[in-house]
Amino acid sequence: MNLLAPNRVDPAFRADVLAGFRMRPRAIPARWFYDREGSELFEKITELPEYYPTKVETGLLARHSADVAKIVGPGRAVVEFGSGSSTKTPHVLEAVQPAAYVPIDISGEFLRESAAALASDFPKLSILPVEADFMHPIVAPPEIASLPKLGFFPGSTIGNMVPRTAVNLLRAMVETLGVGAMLLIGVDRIKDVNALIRAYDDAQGVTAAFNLNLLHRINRELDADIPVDAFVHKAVWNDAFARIEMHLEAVRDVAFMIDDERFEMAAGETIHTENSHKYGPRDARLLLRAGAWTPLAEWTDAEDRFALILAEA
Ligand code: AVJ
Repeated sequence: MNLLAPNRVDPAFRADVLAGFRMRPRAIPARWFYDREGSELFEKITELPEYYPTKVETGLLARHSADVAKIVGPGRAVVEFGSGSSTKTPHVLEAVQPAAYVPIDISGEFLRESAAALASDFPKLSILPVEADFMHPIVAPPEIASLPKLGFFPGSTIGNMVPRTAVNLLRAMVETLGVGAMLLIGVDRIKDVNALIRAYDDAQGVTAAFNLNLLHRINRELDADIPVDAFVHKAVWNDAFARIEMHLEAVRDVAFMIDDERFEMAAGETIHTENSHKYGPRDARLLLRAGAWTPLAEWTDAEDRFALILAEA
């Protein structure tokens, strides 16, 4: 129970958790993974040998930022959606020479820390952080109103969304960034199933801890007593939907309370906690076009594990 800061619980978290546990099959949106502990565990995931996306994408940015800059040109406002720790951003900022950088993140704490770190590396750059959920329309800082924009959406975060939600977000990005804007987006590819499963079920159990942290977070922030030791991490490939799914499976019959509501789960019952959609070359371009963006160029690694796509509104 959260005794120290009982009022600081996001009411949307409580609502999503209760609705998710009442649903069949049970499901909780993946965005709630990222509290302090969850964000730290995700950073550890990005360093795992099995988790290729961050390494491959960072390599693509290091190698091809100059090619991106040639098409994009200088003097834009770079708007990053879900900036997190912003580790990939310096490559883009160095090459693109923007007039301003607008990182958007729901975690204000993370946002301010990474903005401060970037400020010392780019002392002349105007950095204008926005603490917001990028899934809702964003009010851009007035300082960038007259600048052409480059959206930056790395990490294959788009993969967390089902296609209709992804398309809605892409269209909302056109509204936020304006016609004439460009978007640099990272998309994870469909590949060998075993390589995918290993990336989401690593030998050290960091991804398992990341998934289980959601239950710990519910116990910490809500008035809940979920026996976390009764759950195990599952990562499965859903071929029909071309996505990795993460679930938490009860290994015995359990009963617990969340905010005065009693829940029971039988052994074998699951909670769906994340989708990570993967896209072939044409899939990714079609998704962008459905979201009102025209692909201009793309870069991939030699094994086509991950793609960076530049598109125009
Ligand atoms: C941050 C959504 C891109 O789907 O690969 C990593 C999150 N989940 N391991 C992904 C995640 C489990 C990650 N994204």
